Amino acid sequence: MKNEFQKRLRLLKEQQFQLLIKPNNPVDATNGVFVRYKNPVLTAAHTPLHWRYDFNEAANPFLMERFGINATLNAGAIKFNKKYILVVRVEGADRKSFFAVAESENGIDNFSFWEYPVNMPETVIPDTNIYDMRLTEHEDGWVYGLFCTERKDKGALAGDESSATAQCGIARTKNLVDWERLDDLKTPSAQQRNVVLHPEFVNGQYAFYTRPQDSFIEAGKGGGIGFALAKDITHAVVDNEIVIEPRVYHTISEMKNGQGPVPLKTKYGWLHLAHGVRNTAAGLRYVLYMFMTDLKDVTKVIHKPAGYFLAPEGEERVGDVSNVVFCNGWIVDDDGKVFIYYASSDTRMHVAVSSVGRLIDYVMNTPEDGFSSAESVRTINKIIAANDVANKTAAEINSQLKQQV
Ligand code: M1P
Repeated sequence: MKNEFQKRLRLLKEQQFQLLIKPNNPVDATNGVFVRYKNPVLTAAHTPLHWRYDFNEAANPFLMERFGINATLNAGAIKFNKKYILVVRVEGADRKSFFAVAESENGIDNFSFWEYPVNMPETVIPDTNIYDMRLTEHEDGWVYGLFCTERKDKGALAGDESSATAQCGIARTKNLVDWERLDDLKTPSAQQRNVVLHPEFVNGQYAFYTRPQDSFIEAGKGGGIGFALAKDITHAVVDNEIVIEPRVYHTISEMKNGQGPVPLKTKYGWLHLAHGVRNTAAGLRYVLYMFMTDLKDVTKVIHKPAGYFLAPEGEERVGDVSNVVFCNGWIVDDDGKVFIYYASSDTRMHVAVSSVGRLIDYVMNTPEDGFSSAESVRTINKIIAANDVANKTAAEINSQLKQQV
């Protein structure tokens, strides 16, 4: 038995070691906007063995998994001490999510988890489930983590064991280990998810991207990406919430949308990555899309390409909640490289790489939605016409060159 235990333990450790050192390479195909990488950067199998197994042979002679991990998804991201850091939503087999930090030297492979999961303090009302952290390096000097805190809906009818309320939890840290939990954000809306703290003060106040919603799943008559200000971050209260990026009929976000990571400041405006949701016969489909807001008026959308930026592809389409991509973390390097960390189908984490220059070009020069089939055809015809001109010009130059030879 002793031999068996040791053999299995060695095998488990070797298998995980091989997984953690596996190199990641870009896929061949690219649309010019970003490049996906082949392997997921994090899966449930990446979580430390010492979280899952009791290595004491006397207590666990069959070397059974004592705490199952179901998924690693929806990670916040930050460059910290020169490392690419993900604050990952880790979901146990028991369905509860918690946060855990994983780091990599290069941002595309060899992510490994820190020894302990995050010990997130609670408010006076304990959280049942916490997930989807957005990390903001705020100009006030703190790193904030805003996340969803979910609790049972007290107004649920007897026998209803699934209705919940979602609100925005707020915590701050200087080292990603010790977190100070602040009051949950108070807004006029019944429920909140996908709340993100803007990195700069706006009119001297803390600024939030919100997502007002009427019920736990449905955006209802609320919905859209909202914007709100609060004077005090330690007891953040929002009186007025406006929708700056609404849902629109027959678009990729007609059903729901939500701010993704913290927007990136560029000289042309703030780059935003968000998710859009539409309904299909096969259920909800989550894709990522982008837009840009004005530097002077951060509530004003100044560019918005039509359709999605990134949609689930191949194996990404399948998982616990299929046909979903979701992003709440990206990292920009000093050279302008952008690492976009996204989860597929609520199951595992991936990376796609782009650059600030490419994202600006994409957002500013991709045609906007015309909101009808006829407008889509007009847009294509314009591209064809421009190509005709370009082809003719190229042909003329070629023939002139030939004559000169
Ligand atoms: O299952 C897909 C996503 O659903 C929710 O997002 P939203 O509030 O925009 O519908 C979240 O629970 C998210 O975690 C999840 O990935």
